[in-house]
Amino acid sequence: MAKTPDRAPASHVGDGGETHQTASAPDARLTTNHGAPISDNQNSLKAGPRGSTLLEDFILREKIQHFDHERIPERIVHARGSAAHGVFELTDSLSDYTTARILTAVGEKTEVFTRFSTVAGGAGSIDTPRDVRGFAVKFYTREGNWDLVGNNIPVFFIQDAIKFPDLIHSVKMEADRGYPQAASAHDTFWDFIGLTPESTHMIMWAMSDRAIPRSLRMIEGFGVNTFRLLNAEGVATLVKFHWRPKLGTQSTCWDEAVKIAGADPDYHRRDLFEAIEQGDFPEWELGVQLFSQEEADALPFDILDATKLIPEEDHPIRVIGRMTLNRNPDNFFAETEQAAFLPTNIVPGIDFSEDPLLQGRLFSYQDTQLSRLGTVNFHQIPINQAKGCPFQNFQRDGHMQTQVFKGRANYEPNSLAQAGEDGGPREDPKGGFRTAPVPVQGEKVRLRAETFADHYSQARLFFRSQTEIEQAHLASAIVFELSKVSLPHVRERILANLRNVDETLAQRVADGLNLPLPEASQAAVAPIDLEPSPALRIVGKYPDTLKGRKVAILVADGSDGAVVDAVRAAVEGDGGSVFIVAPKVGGAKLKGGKLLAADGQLAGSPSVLFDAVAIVLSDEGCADLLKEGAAVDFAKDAFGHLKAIGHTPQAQPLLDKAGVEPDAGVVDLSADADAFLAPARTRQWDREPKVRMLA
Ligand code: HDD
Repeated sequence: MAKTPDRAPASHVGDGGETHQTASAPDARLTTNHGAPISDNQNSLKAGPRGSTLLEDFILREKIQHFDHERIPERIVHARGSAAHGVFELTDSLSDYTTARILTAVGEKTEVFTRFSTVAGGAGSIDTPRDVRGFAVKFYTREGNWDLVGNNIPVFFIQDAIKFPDLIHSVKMEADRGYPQAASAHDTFWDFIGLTPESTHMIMWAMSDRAIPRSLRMIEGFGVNTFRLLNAEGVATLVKFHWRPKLGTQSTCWDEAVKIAGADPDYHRRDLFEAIEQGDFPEWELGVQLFSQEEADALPFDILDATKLIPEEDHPIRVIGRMTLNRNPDNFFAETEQAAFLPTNIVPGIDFSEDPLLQGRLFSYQDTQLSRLGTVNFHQIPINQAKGCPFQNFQRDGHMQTQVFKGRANYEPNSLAQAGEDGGPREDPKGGFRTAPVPVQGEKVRLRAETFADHYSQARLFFRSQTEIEQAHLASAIVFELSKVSLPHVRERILANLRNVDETLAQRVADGLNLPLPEASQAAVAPIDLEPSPALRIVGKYPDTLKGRKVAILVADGSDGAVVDAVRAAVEGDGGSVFIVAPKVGGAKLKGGKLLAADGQLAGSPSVLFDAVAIVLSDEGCADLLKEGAAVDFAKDAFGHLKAIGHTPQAQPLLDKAGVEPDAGVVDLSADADAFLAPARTRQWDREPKVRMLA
């Protein structure tokens, strides 16, 4: 087995005269992949010290060849992702509805591996584009792996899987020019959207602040498709799955997200990794919406249509368990990259619905792993193995087979057990996976059900359920995206479709583009007004603490350590964390001469990376920073991104230069550092009209 060379080998002088540590004990030796000990890992084998390298150098060839093949094809969607291990614990049994142990064994802890992702960008793209976030959970249950492969948005762009390649081609970089990367703001995406009115509801979500989350720890998750639960009597109940973050649902501002992309492209990955590293484990509640077929039939839309949601106000969410992510992967490639999530990973007691989007997914994920991971044996890669129970069958051989099967039986039925041999595993008619006996009938057709035809009512429901602030952000996001669209007819078609959602929204977007409003497009079904659903908002959905939030304290030479300590105590006392920013990373000499080490240098730690800022400066420190653009931007962006700004009175000239105007979120720290907490826990929404023109 390959050994991680995490210990230093004993001493050896290379050609350059450097001293290397080398080892003689067999278990500490660097070896080739086939176990031969390596004497020199610094120099290739040459014909003389200055001669050509010899083909014979199997050590060099093995190392370079392995390196050449270190990358596998990235996921065609959701390529950029971050993941963690954790546990799921059931708190409320669904035994009336299902036999699945994962949903009935209260108190049992099940290992999980959860991967979050953006959709459109490549594996090396930024963490903060406007995009849907993937939320895929692999439960290693005792009845096999169950993968709940969802998103942070409860609906989808399309109703039928056959449209998925078109949708994804349109949003990814354009075919001829290879840009834009990780951005939906371009012609081909909006062209597809305009011609595909069923996407309108999801577009409302994608243009809302949910698509620019503050942290992966602060996103909701949804199974999206409708599933079935099956109980011991064979009775099926329809179900939708929901994840709710303990830290609440929180977002960035668009301008902030754009700037974070430059300041820290790994913003979300780092945030998740560091939180877990510090023992600040993110948590989500798992909830279900359960409904019978009769209840489903009474709804004004089809539960097989993934562009629709069931308002929580009509069918409340029942919380049944809790997921805690408590361990970072040991190796990004082996775990996060090689993780293969499959909607077909399902356990007895849970079943699919006929949703045509889900039905296509049941083929696609297994298939894509074959090109990504290269073998039908990808289930043997440790991260994909069914860890909660043995897996045993008669499938054999194939590329990268790692199991050494014993015995003669590789078929079933067999009677080898009668001859005293191991006959292998057998079917379990009682406990094995069963499909809900749903009656099916009808002609074979390529048709969209009429019950899928209403494309606008729920888009309207979403828009009208938002707060004024969120409506303004949504309208502005559409204006931004359509401003990047260069084809006039594409913009026009979107405006025509928006008129079916909400006339005021369409007008606001048209005004934001400075374009006339076209005729409304012809809706297949006239939209209806549904009762607004406040559960669809984000504003007000986060807890009133600094938990999970990060406050920067900007210091310079001469800063008052007592104020820094008071802010730190207040922030940490409220569950937040503090990050000291100084012009030099070695730190600043505080009033009295004590050195305060910095966590980050000012130029590399802009305020976009924090939830609130405290600017603790002396007169001299402030005078110096007036000449530093990064300091002015620090205050200016914090103000522009509606963050609380605590400050010493001496920092006033910097605030003035940055255009910071007094308001409830701008707090003098010299009086009472605690006064900074209330504004730091939220954004200063009232300030927004002062800092940007929204649509
Ligand atoms: Fe998908 C990956 C979520 C529709 C085909 N999808 C993928 C991932 C997530 C989702 C979270 C990343 C998993 C990971 O972290 O490895 N996809 C969804 C949701 C959908 C959805 C919530 C709608 C309800 N997907 C969908 C359709 C198709 C696919 C309709 C194809 C017909 N999805 C794929 C894929 C991917 C994938 C090509 C790429 C990598 C992978 O599967 O493993 O097969």
